[in-house]
Amino acid sequence: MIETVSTTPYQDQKPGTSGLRKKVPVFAQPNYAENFIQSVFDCLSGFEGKTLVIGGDGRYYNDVVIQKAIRMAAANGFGRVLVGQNGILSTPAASHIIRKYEAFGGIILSASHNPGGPEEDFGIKYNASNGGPAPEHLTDAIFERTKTIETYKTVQAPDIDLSKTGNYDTAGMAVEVIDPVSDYAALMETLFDFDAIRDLFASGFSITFDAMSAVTGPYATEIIERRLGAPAGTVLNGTPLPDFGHHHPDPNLVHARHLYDAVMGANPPDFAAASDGDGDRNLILGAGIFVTPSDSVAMLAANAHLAPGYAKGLAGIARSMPTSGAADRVAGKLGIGIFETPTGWKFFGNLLDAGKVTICGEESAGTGSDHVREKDGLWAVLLWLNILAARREPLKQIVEKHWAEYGRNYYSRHDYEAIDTGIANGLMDGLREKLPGLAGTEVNGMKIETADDFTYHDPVDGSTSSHQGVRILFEGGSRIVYRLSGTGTSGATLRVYIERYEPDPALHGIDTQEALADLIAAADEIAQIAKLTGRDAPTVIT
Ligand code: VG1
Ligand code: CO
Repeated sequence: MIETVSTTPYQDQKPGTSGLRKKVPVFAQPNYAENFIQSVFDCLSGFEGKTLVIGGDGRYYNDVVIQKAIRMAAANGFGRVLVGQNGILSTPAASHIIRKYEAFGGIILSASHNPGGPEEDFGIKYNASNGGPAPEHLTDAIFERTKTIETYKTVQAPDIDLSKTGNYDTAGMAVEVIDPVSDYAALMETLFDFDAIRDLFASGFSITFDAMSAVTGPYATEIIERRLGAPAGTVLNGTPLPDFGHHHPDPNLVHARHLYDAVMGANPPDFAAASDGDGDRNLILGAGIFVTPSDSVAMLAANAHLAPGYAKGLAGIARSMPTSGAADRVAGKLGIGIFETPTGWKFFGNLLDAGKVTICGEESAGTGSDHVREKDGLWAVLLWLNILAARREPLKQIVEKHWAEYGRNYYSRHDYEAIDTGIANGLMDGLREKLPGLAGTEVNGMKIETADDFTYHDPVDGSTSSHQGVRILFEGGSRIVYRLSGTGTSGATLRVYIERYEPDPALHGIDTQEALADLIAAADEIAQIAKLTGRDAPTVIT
């Protein structure tokens, strides 16, 4: 029996960079999750009788929202739901399942690398039939709908037992609880030379992978230990926990510091990696080296032909605007297209669907390809392993040879977290006002060539996305970018991205913050960060 339940709208359900993210107590308010899910369904059409994929990263509150979503899918007329066992589906695996089973779309429950628990973060996003995040025109429509919604639809039905795979039924709608790993693992086998990676491991190459008590545990254990033969224990923290063991499942040099210390210490492993809460980010390390995400996308693109799935070469490369220009140089040499998109994976979807690009990347530890429509942490790890298996050189040597060939893009991101929203908006507004007068002026001895607020024109559907970040370009190719985060859940986060290109191999061994010191000072001078925020240093430097 379909029930139509009266509800009152919330005014704060604006999807950010990747869906709606709020603290659990916000999501736990009456009808909060229901309002958003119904608003998504209200903005879609033609899904009657079709398949919806549902899964998440296993964080606290996933189990509750999954059952709500299943009942609402039944009431709204979906014909079938595919849901991962125990509610688990990594973001890239969900994208693959949507594509493989030709589903109408999917609901992914995650707040990515943010902590989980009763007082921590939760999130919902909708992915379309191509497996990718809802495009901006759809997330805008969903937000408008959330402001006026008056009712949502659900059914009276018992919870589905998600602990076992099998076929179930919710008020006449088929529900299949599926193995979250097998389809994804099979896809990876089609892309990479598993025999070569197995041989590499058998030769004594040592690897460690930290799943950070998040969603990639079951995937990494199956693929890296079982299928590729790495020793048991290679995967650390391999069981997904609702609170990620009280850690931030964020694979960066702060929250995965122990891996950095291991590769920089005595007897380092040959390779170390990690992924985030929902499995779409990656951290790549080798003995004596951290590969920045911006460098990683460039180096993966330059070497991708060594993996069977990319042996025919790449159609093109896309990177988000704040990501360094290292990939541009690779695209230039390969003679393929390079595209610069706003932050967030949703902007890559059209380019991938149109066959214009094969590999995409973001400076925030996201890399992926046309195999799915999300960034994919384990994919990046496996592509690196395939390259290492083919080249049989230390990772550090591959990185240094790349810099010698293409030059090095020194790059860093400075985050100022949890600043007052009014102050953050004021800072950005002030910057935007200054823009017209900046070109041609000098800051800290460096001449500004151009300054603008990035507007993206989608070459596939012709849509325009404006106010995507303030860019200050200096003579010689150095760059400062400012934007506000769209994923934070407390206050505002200002992100400042700093980049300098260094062609001379003799100067490739400088400490990054030192190499960028003049630009870092200029970034403060131009935006008056210290003065306006009262902060004398960033919260996080990556
Ligand atoms: C951040 C990153 C962005 C990434 C997004 C989602 O967004 O900067 O590159 O796509 O997180 O990543 P923002 O708006 O806070 O800068 V994740 O792993 O959620 O899915
Ligand atoms: Co993520």
